[in-house]
Amino acid sequence: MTTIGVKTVCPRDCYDTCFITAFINDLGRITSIKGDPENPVTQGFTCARGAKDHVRVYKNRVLYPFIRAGRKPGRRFRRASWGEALDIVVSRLREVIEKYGPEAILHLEYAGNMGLLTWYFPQRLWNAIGASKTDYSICSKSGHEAISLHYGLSYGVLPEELLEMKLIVYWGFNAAVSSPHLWALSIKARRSGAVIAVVDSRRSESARRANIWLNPRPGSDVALAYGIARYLIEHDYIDTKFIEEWTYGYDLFKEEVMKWTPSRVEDVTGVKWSLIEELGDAYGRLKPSATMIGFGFQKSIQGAEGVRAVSLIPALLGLHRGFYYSNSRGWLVDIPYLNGEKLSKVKPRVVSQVSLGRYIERGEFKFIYIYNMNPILTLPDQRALRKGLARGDVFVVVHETHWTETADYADIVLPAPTYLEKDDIVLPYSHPYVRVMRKVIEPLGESRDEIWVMKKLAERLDLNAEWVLEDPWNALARALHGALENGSFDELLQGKVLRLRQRRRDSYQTPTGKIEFYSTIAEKIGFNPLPVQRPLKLGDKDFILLNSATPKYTHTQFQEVYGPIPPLVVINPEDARSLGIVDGDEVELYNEYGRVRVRAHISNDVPRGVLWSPRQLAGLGGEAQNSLVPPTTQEIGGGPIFNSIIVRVQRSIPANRDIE
Ligand SMILES: Nc1nc2c(c(=O)[nH]1)N[C@H]1C(S)=C(S)[C@@H](COP(=O)(O)OP(=O)(O)OC[C@H]3O[C@@H](n4cnc5c(=O)[nH]c(N)nc54)[C@H](O)[C@@H]3O)O[C@H]1N2
Ligand SMILES: Nc1nc2c(c(=O)[nH]1)N[C@H]1C(S)=C(S)[C@@H](COP(=O)(O)OP(=O)(O)OC[C@H]3O[C@@H](n4cnc5c(=O)[nH]c(N)nc54)[C@H](O)[C@@H]3O)O[C@H]1N2
Ligand code: SF4
Ligand SMILES: [Mo]
Repeated sequence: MTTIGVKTVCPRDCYDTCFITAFINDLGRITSIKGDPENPVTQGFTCARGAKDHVRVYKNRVLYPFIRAGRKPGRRFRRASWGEALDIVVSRLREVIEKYGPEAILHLEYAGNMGLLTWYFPQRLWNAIGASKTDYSICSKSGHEAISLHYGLSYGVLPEELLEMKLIVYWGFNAAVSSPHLWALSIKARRSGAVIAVVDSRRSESARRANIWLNPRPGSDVALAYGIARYLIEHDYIDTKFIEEWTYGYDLFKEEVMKWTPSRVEDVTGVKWSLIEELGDAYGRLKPSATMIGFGFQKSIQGAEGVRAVSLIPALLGLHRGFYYSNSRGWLVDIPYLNGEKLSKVKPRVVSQVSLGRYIERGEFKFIYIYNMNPILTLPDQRALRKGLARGDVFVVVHETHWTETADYADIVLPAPTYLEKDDIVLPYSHPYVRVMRKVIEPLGESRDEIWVMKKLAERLDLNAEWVLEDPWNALARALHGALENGSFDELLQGKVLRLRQRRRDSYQTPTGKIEFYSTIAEKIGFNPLPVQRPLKLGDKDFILLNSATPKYTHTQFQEVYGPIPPLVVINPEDARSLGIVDGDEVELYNEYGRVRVRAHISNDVPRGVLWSPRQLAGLGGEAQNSLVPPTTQEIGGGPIFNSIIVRVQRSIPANRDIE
């Protein structure tokens, strides 16, 4: 049998946005997926997930519309036609609008597929209705806003520049797992002499492979960054001319820095000063450097403060935006046009995505439309969220490619095609390379894409605003106007690889037009103008549960390929001994929010008082890890605190050895 390759793009919420080739056989079936070398950053290889998309595309799919036939939650549905399903959706929509107003409708989505036509354009319908939406704070928002306080916008280093770096610092960023292509570029840079440093509270896969590893206590990164700054200042490693010309408020920053004596930094971070000197020295001597700030460590109660503090280190060294966090805000793409936000006359109600469970539990929304997201495993405060979604007076529609845990809470499930079954354009958030995402096979079953559904609903609701009915590719052309650096939108559609234009690196959108060590915006809105290290409060028996990305899963996706996310917790040997836990024991992690049963894995990879689990797992009894996560939001940006979960641990089943 012969196979042909179709060039496309992986649209997963991932730092890398790989160019890939999907191979199909004579029967029109996808047989394999390979990396495509046409993208200089993703270099022709995929991760363990991309490589198995040809398997996932045929497994566990929602292929037809379904209407609930049993109790909620549960998986008893009956198959329906699109006509019937859409009629029910529309009659519920009309009913809710009439009785409660459009604010009682909520659309809930995230980046399951980052395609502009999958994620953004369909929001035009909801924006036209005036439905409520979330603040999209679940992942990176706090960090964006943190950096913006000092730099105006949060964009920085481009991945290819890693090859020119002498020092690459991954801070709270486990790139060896979460960004295999940025990591590969870093390893390549190391072959020509670069040093890789990792700052991580546990021995992560990246820490293991680094030249220098610092392990601050979780949430102590502001102190650590101040320690590094002190070292740089005291050893004359700072670029005074740059500071004079390009920054604002250095003296006030320095005053704060000098309060951080080596012993105070050691006390708060638990890191030996000699190690801080080692990293400080590397920063001082090895130029240029890139400070890679992870979304991961940003998701803690101290996260935004930590990101602010770390982002200021490169400014001391005379580097224009010498950090990478995410470049999404550095491209010139008009998203508010694409999603209709700026075309609609109604200003929608915006609620916190992080503490959404509380709103839903109170019954504030009567109609919830979920797509591109699996909130039943991924949002905090699961007890409230589940209780809310199960309410009899809350109508839930889920538009999904696969049968998910969230579908169990749906009144109607609609089938969506995967990225292999539709055309789209994906904007990466690290590198600038784009090319059109091409349909590889026809949509499976009766799956219909997000825009098709949106247009059918608009039609049935008699919504005829021109902007809702605009041709999506025209809308894309307009949204991308001026965004492409080396070619036209038409060339992009013809399959050419183009680059996105990045805003000027030495441009600062702050009130002073400079890098503000002392943030005047923060001062104005009532945050501390300088990054603040707040004390870490933990009781005697309390642990901090860190949880991060693992190689085989994108959040909750790929369980159909690789099996359940391993329900395990890593415990330090001394902690395990004092709790009477041995390797392989079933243990319970619990706090006032919930209880999750997992298997203990004893290892020195975590320090005392710290636990680690794969993120978004379901426990041995199906309990969501996120039932342990409070709805608490960060002060800056309203982000989550997934890495500040305080739990206690106990052995769950009295082992025989106790009874003996
Ligand atoms: N394989 C895979 N890759 C992914 C994803 C995926 O699901 N799977 N998802 C993508 C998405 S959406 C995201 S948000 C990113 C996340 O990717 P990353 O930004 O790499 O985040 P994490 O995987 O959470 O890893 C963060 C690291 O920070 C450490 N850490 C936690 N708290 C602290 C702290 O207070 N201080 C310090 N210094 N370190 C700390 C943790 O131990 C962990 O090793 O990954 C993207 N890439
Ligand atoms: N405990 C804990 N929880 C976390 C985090 C953490 O670190 N710890 N991290 C948070 C972060 S950073 C993030 S980004 C979120 C991610 O949270 P989610 O976005 O909920 O993550 P996924 O499980 O990837 O869910 C995406 C869903 O979209 C579906 N999908 C994929 N492609 C398409 C498509 O083309 N159309 C439609 N309609 N659906 C599609 C997939 O099948 C999948 O079910 O999780 C957050 N939750
Ligand atoms: S998930 Fe990320 S690393 Fe894996 S193939 Fe897709 S873009 Fe590449
Ligand atoms: Mo994320």
